[in-house]
Amino acid sequence: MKAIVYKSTGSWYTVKDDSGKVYNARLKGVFKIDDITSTNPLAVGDKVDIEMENEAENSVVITKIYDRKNYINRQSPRVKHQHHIIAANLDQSFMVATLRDPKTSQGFIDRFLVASEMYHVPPVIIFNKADLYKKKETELFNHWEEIYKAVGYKIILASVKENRGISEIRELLKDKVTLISGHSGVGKSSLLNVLLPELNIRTQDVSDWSGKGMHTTTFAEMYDVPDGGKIIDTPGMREFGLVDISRQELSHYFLEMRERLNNCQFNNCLHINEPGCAIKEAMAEGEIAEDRYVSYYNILKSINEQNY
Ligand SMILES: Nc1nc2c(ncn2[C@@H]2O[C@H](COP(=O)(O)OP(=O)(O)OP(=O)(O)O)[C@@H](O)[C@H]2O)c(=O)[nH]1
Ligand SMILES: [Mg+2]
Ligand SMILES: [Zn+2]
Repeated sequence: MKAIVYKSTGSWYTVKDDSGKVYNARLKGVFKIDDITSTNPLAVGDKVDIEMENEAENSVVITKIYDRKNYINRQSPRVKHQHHIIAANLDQSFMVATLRDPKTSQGFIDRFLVASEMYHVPPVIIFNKADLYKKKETELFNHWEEIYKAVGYKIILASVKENRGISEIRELLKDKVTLISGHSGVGKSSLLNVLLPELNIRTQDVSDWSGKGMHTTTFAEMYDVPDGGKIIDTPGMREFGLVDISRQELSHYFLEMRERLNNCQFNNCLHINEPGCAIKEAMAEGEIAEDRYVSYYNILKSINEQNY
C-alpha cells in the first residue's frame, strides 16, 4: 500500500495512505537513500510502501522508499559533516523572514536561496510582522525587495496579525507541496494557522504550534490544504548550513552571477580579485547588489574554512 510521510519524530513516522487514513509507521531494516549520509533516512514528504503490522495499534512498517523528486538538505547543527533532510518532494518553499522580533539577516536569506537553487525548489520570501515595521524597517524592506525582485525572486510583505498578504500566499499554495522555513519566532506556525484555521480542530495537537511563542515547533509536519496542496511546517532554525557545495559552483546559485559567469576572463574565476572579472565589473556598475556580493563572499569564506 502506498503512503506519504506526514511527520517524522526520529524513530516513528506518521504516514497517510491514498484514502486519507493515518498510521503510525516505523522503518523495517536499514535503508540507504540517494547515497546521502543523513541523520534521518526518511523525511516528511517521502513516498513509501507500507504493510500492516498491528491493526489494533494502527501501526505499519515501511517496506520501500520511493526515489525523491528533490529534497532540502542542511548541515546538522550539532554534528558537522552530517546532513539533515528537512523535507522531500517539494514544489516550492517559503522563507518566512522578519525585520523585527527577531530580525532575519540577509546572510540567512541568501544561504536559503542558494540551497533552493541547488536543490531546484523554487523559493518565495515572505516578510512577516509588517505591522511592527517602522520607518527603518520599511526602508530596509524596500531596499531588499528591490534587490531580490531584480534577481527574479518573489517577495511578499505580510502580517499574520493584520491579515495582510495572506490571500496572495493562499493563492500560491494551490495544488502544490510547500515547505515553510525560517528562524524560530518569525510566525511560521501562526501563518499556517491563518491559512488553515480548521487545523486547530483537526490535529488535536496543542503542544506543537500554539503560536504563542511558548512552545515552538519541534518536528517538521505536513498538513493538507483543503482546496488541494500540502504545506509543511518546520522547526525554526538558527543558521542554514549548506552542504555538498564547492567554492567553484557557489556563484552558479546566485542567479544574477550565473548569467554573467561566461564573461569572466578565467573560467575558474572565484570573483575575488582576479583580472577581467565580470562579476566585480557588474557590481561596480550597480548591476549586482553589493549586499548580495557580500553574502556570496561570506559563504565562499565559510566553504574555505570547511576545506571543501
Ligand atoms: N506582531 C506580529 N506578531 C506575529 C505575527 N505573526 C506571528 N506573530 C507572533 O510571533 C510569535 C511566534 O510565532 P510562531 O508562529 O510560533 O513562530 P514560528 O516561526 O512557528 O516559531 P518556531 O516554531 O519556534 O520555529 C508569536 O507570539 C506570534 O503571535 C505578525 O504578523 N505580527
Ligand atoms: Mg512553529
Ligand atoms: Zn569572476
